[in-house]
Amino acid sequence: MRTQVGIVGAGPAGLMLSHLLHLHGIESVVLECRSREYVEQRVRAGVLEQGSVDLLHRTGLADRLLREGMRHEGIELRFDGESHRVPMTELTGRAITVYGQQEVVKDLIAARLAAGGSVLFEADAVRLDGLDSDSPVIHFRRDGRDEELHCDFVAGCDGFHGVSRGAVPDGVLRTYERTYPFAWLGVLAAAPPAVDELVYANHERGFALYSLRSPEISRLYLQVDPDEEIAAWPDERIWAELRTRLETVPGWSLNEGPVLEKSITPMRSFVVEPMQWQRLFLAGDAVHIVPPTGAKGMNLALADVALLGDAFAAWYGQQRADLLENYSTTALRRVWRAQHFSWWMTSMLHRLEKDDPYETKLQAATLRYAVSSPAYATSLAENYVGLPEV
Ligand code: RFL
Ligand code: PHB
Repeated sequence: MRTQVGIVGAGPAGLMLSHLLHLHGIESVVLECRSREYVEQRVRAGVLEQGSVDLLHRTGLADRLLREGMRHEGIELRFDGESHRVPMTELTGRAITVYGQQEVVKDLIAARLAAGGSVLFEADAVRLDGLDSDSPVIHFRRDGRDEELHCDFVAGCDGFHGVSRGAVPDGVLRTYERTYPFAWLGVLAAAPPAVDELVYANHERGFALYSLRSPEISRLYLQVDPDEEIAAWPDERIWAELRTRLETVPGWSLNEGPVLEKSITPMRSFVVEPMQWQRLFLAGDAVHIVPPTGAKGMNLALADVALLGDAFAAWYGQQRADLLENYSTTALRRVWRAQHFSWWMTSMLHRLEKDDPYETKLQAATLRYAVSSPAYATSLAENYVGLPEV
């Protein structure tokens, strides 16, 4: 099998890259180790920055997003028994849209298949070869058989646990990382959200987040210990803890309902540089991870491949190599801005160490500043809605 750009991974990064290349008349094949059902059902992110929404619009993918996405113009910060609104749109002129990642993935898969695109599910990339030649090969397994995809370039969009990053020889990449002493327990519940906007809560028992997916479905998160088992969290315990951490303002209560899905995700910050080696270009979670507190992961994945799409278009259309050569440097500017913002939001909102009263006081001072100084609130807001240029 042969194509121009071989793409590993059908998450937001790989699928959007394939769609962008198609719009530029460039062929690609996407290899995805999971089934179509699995990737379309996987519950993950929910917040699209303005720039991501604009990208989906520009590329003809916004029909359902326009109908079902929910535009939010502010968020709430809840701490010390008070709730404060950060009016993001008033401060920045921009907004976020709540629309589940798996809905973005469904829309992308539908668009690729309708255009006759190749997305091979249950095709497991096992090895990349010839990355330092002009005809790299992706070796993959499908239906119990070994197959090869020959291409001009490989795009490694296979997430944190993929194979692409590992194909770069030792000593080339530098890793920057931080792990946090906690994880997030995420819950999807059939309960009408009791909020109009997302609520980020700093509580002495730990962070909690109230988000949503639709007028009928709530999405909630709790900070838990990193080694916590999901079996230790029956639904009743989850609701009790959510009530404790979120019902801190007089007269407000959350809505409960059947739990549809729950899982625990570790929190880490991680960047690998550079994001390219020879004919391998890495994008999305394959090269950088942020803790989800800033809602940046999916947005960064889309921003990476927006650059990569233009860079491949310049290469194939005008025989220009400069955008491909600059890809890593350009992308890393946004990556590091998001790293800082995600680390900052995480540090401000979570219980970092048990019994560190100094840390707790600093958090309170930071939160108070964020809700009282228009300058500081604007900094939070412009990062949250996404900076157009970094
Ligand atoms: P993905 O989505 O992980 O896709 C990678 C794909 O590659 C496949 N794969 C392989 N395929 C073939 N061969 C192999 N050897 C392969 N190895 C792996 C995988 O099956 C998968 O389909 O990476 P991508 O495209 O870079 O997208 C990144 C985003 O998924 C991620 O950053 C976000 O979900 C992070 N995130 C959030 N991001 C936001 O922008 N806003 C949010 O509100 C937000 N909330 C979240 C989040 C992530 C969370 N979890 C579960 C990690 C909330 C949570 C709880
Ligand atoms: C979500 O709705 O899944 C979500 C929202 C905001 C975040 C993280 C996740 O910061």
